[in-house]
Amino acid sequence: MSYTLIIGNKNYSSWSLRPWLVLRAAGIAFDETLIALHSEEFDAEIRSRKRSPNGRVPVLIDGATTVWDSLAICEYLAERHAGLWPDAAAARAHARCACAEMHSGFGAMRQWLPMNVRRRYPLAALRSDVAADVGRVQSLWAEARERFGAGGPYLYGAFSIADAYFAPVVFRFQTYGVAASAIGAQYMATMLAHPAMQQWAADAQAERMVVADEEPETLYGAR
Ligand SMILES: N[C@@H](CCC(=O)N[C@@H](CS)C(=O)NCC(=O)O)C(=O)O
Repeated sequence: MSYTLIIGNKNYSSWSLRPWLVLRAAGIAFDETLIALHSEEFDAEIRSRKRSPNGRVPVLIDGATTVWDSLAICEYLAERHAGLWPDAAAARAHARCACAEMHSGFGAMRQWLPMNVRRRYPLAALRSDVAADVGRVQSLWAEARERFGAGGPYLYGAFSIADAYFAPVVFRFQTYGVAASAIGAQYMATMLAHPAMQQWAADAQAERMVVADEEPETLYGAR
């Protein structure tokens, strides 16, 4: 039995990137089904709830089991494959908190810095609510690196679910030219050099579909 992961456009679908990266980075075999957001197929297969109970992607299908939320998918995989969370209990608890915080928060950053992997649209200034989210992300990164990151270049040393959870943020900071602290910049460079991140970015670059609502001009105006 093998996994099938249903995802949206690689350029835009930040939630899809997370479990895809967990699978890829860990070398777990899976079939990938990409269904473009806002397409007729997305309406028929996903929004109709035919293949996704909540009408959204990502969805992991494992035989008779359907898992339809990015964090639940990561946890499902972590129950079956060793090494996806940090080994040490304190680091694991911190990583889980960071992922939960990302999963349920950072609304301003998500709204005003939507993931758009192939675009470069540096912003001269950030709204104060976005700047607060950006600051919080960077404190989380610094805390993880300083307290738990000694064993490698990722947040908790070795690559873990937490890195996959912040991968879309790395792409966002790159797109909008968000200034990172020294630790943040080094972490971003590490993430952007990861072969699976590079594969996702190349695939996003090759996509032709443009979703106007997700483009920076819609939020900030033409340049
Ligand atoms: N909390 C969900 C969010 C999933 C989500 O919002 N997915 C977006 C794509 S990134 C989606 O399917 N949007 C389509 C729609 O809302 O019609 C998760 O973590 O998986």
